[in-house]
Amino acid sequence: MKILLINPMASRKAPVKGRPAHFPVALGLIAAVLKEKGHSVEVLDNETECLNRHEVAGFIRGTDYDVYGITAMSPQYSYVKGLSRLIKKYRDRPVILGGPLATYSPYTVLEHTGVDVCVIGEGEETVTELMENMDDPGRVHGIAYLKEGRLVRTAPRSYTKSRDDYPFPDYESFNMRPYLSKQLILYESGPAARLFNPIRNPAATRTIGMITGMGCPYHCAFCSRSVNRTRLRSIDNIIAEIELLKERYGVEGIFFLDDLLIINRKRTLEFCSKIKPLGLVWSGQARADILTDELAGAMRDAGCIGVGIGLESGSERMLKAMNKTATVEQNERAIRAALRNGLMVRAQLLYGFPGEDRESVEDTIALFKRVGLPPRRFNILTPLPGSALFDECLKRGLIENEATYLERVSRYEAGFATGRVLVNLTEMSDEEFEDLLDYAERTMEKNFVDLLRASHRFWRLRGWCRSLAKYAFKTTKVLDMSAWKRKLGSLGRGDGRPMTQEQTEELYFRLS
Ligand code: B12
Ligand code: SF4
Repeated sequence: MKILLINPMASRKAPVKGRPAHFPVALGLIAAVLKEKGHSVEVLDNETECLNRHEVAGFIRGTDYDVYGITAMSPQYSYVKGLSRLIKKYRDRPVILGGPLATYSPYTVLEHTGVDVCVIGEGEETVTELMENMDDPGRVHGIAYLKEGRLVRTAPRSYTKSRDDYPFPDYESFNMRPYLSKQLILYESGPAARLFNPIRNPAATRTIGMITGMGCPYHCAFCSRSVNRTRLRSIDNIIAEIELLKERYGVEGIFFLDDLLIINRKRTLEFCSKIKPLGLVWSGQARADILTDELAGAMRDAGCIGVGIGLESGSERMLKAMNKTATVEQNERAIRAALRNGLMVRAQLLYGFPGEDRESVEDTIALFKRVGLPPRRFNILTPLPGSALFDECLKRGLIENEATYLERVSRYEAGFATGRVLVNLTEMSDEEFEDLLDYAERTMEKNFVDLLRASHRFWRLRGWCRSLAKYAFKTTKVLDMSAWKRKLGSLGRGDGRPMTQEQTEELYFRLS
């Protein structure tokens, strides 16, 4: 069969053709298994192609495929609705949807969009069977579909293969250029974080996203995990893929896209010992309760330059309510361990969980002040299907209708980028809610600037930067980039290896 896989636009960056983006791993994996079965697969990654609605319509009219496959997160609901209807209008062919939107909202999708089949959870085995049973999808486990206008959900899929048994993503079906970018090593947020985060300039210039497993074994109440089961790859299998990426695409850095990368001590130590000889820089998501000095040191030594830690809040009460199963003390210990060992920390914060108030926000501000982290913008809680909180909101009537709610989430991206509250689950009025958030972010920035001012390291570095700038302009006259690179090389950033602890401190103004 001739299949087109589509990745809808996701990020809010300027839609410029070829913009840097995360490699769409799901489509890479699905393309690989379909090709293995002899199907012909093409990919339209609109996250990088940035075609507008008319251009997408033109593309669909001008081409013909037997099946269309789309991947999507919940906030891409409206996009999927528009896209699937376009496909139905111009090419009346089956449309299959996978990803968190299909996994957690299959009925809403089938009822309100042009999608014919939702693939629930991991898609490799399901999609290959589906292609063989398109005329009678009821035989395939792990899907939801429409049968004569009725919504049908088949039995859940039990996987016959381990994650090591699937092929690596089919990188060859993609134009890889946009996925190899130094900007992708860690997410950024807010001007202060950008200014004070040396990870924007890591040694690696060719960085790619990949996954070492699916899902996460924890159950934080606000979180909608990628899939609802945890299945990990073996370390040898992961290393083999990294070697391929290094050899074929000259990859120097990896941003691990797993819900949770640093999942336990044993696996992490084995991973570190095997990735170290590859001489890459990398980063990923860690749990605070397992990030000790031992692990942070091993990770740093193996090329890790930073970790994301879901701190969420500095209030014990809030962490308990969120079912975070990590305490404030553990969070603090993990941050200090990471910083002591020369790792950057990207702390994720959540605002607006039920029970949030001035007291809990002050606790979070105080935590940041104690550990001396650069300020971060809070993520405003927006319950998404797949989270316990979303179910609770439905039960309590706070969200009446999933379809209308998803429309609003996709239209405004409320909570994610606009700073607007979509469902206010606190005791505060919407105005108080937004004022307190504004106060929190401003206070954190002010505290950090105060810390910087107080730090003589800051003044030392400022003097050093001035002298370097003067020297560079005198000697190079024009902006000679190779001279800059040589200078930066002396900071440990020019030789493809991660910086030493001192070098990180020098750049990061570490204050703890
Ligand atoms: C990279 C990434 C992004 C990237 C780009 C994503 C893209 N589409 O290009 C960016 C940075 C843009 C992004 C943005 C957001 N993201 Co995001 N992101 C991820 C991340 C880290 C990796 C995605 C990935 O590659 N996963 C690996 C693949 C293999 O997993 P998978 O997609 O589940 O695929 C499997 C199955 O679902 C299925 N499948 C998937 N697609 C298809 C398609 C077909 C045809 C078939 C048959 C099967 C199939 O088969 C696959 C293989 O088994 C995930 C976390 C994670 N580990 O998944 C979060 C995640 C997907 N993001 C999430 C969220 C919440 C967001 C934001 C709302 C965050 C924010 N604060 O702004 C925004 C949404 C923006 C928008 N407009 O929609 C949630 C999604 C929850 C949900 N219910 O939708 C996740 C799960 C993180 C989390 N735990 O909270 N994200
Ligand atoms: S927030 Fe992190 S640790 Fe908690 S369930 Fe989600 S991915 Fe897992």
